[in-house]
Amino acid sequence: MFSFFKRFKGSKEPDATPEELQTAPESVAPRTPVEAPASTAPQAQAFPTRPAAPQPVNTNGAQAAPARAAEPVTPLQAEPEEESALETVEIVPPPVPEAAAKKSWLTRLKSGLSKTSSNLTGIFIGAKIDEDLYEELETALLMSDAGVDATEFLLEALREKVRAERLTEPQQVKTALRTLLIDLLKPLEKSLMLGHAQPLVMMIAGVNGAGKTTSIGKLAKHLQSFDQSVLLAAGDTFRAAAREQLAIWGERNNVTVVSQESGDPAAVIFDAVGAARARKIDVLMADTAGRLPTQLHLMEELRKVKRVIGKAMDSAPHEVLLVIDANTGQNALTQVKAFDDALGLTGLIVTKLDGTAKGGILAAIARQRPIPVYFIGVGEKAEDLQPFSAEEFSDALLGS
Ligand SMILES: Nc1nc2c(ncn2[C@@H]2O[C@H](COP(=O)(O)OP(=O)(O)OP(=O)(O)O)[C@@H](O)[C@H]2O)c(=O)[nH]1
Ligand SMILES: [Mg+2]
Repeated sequence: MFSFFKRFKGSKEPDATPEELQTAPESVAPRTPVEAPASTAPQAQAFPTRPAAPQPVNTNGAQAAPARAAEPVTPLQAEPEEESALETVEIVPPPVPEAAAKKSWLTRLKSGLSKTSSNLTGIFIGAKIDEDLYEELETALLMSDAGVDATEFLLEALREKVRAERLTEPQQVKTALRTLLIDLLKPLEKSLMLGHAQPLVMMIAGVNGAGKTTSIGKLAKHLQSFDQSVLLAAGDTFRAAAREQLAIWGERNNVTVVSQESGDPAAVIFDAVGAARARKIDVLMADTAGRLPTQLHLMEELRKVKRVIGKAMDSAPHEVLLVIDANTGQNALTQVKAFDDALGLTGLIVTKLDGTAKGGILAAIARQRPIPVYFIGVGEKAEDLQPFSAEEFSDALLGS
């Protein structure tokens, strides 16, 4: 089910130093003019405006949000914040997924995790409930990237359940493991919530090649289907190709991308927040260049990006997302911890679960740094970004 958004986050203090807060925003870094200024006619259609008051809450998912009034685009200039008027939460109705489409991405998730699921399923076939079974399970869980802590936790809980419920059949043990896995992963299942700020500013980070830009492109498309206007900021100023990659996604979805020929990512994103506020855009997504947590100067650069976003808009960024490649195994946990320590993450996007990922890493994350998994990536197309469901994931992992 494509039910995505429902998460409330209170406003945060910007993480800026006193010196930075005293600095005039314009002096953050030299900037060149924003591409595609609002004054040109074509952009006027690209940025439909909406009434200042929040859209009505709709919790049943049955009807589409009302269409917005067609008003002229506001000029590109700073405006006073209107967040106090945005207290009502807008819960965007999910589009009804086509049965065939859903089946197709679930199949991809299952085949992606088949290495782990065939290991785990095999263990229960014709097995006795004895020490050998627990040992084999331990090996299979460790091999699935669950890590020592989550493996021990799950096995201990399983032994207890088998004892307490007097289970005698291997299939019952498998069902018990499924329940425990779902319980463990459930806290990661949270929805991204829209409408509590305008623009909702999302900063996206991660190591090189994790799938940041692709995920932003996919999300841009999804958000539009939820009646959200979107602006993208090409904050990866490191590679020229990165700007073009984002521009292609932007063109595909008719979304404007704010970028600069060169310069400081913080400056590009600062400009983009200003443009999004002036144009009453619903969601701004800021891409950033890939970096390793061990590259301390680059991690510091990310912290600066976050602080500068806070200067452009008091409560922003509202979401700080880390994109992780599920194939990186236990190293993904290291990434989650390091980026969380540096930035204070609000959510994760776990990509490439359609590949050769083993999937157990989510159990490790749930145990050691339970940050919500807003989406999982199961392919390269826009519809291959799906909300995370603990049940669907556990079933795929266990081959149920
Ligand atoms: N199979 C599969 N491929 C994916 C998925 N997500 C991203 N990719 C591919 O992974 C590759 C890298 O994706 P990018 O979005 O460029 O990654 P990035 O994190 O922006 O990379 P840098 O900007 O270089 O750090 C591309 O070839 C994507 O098509 C996914 O869920 N499944
Ligand atoms: Mg990128």
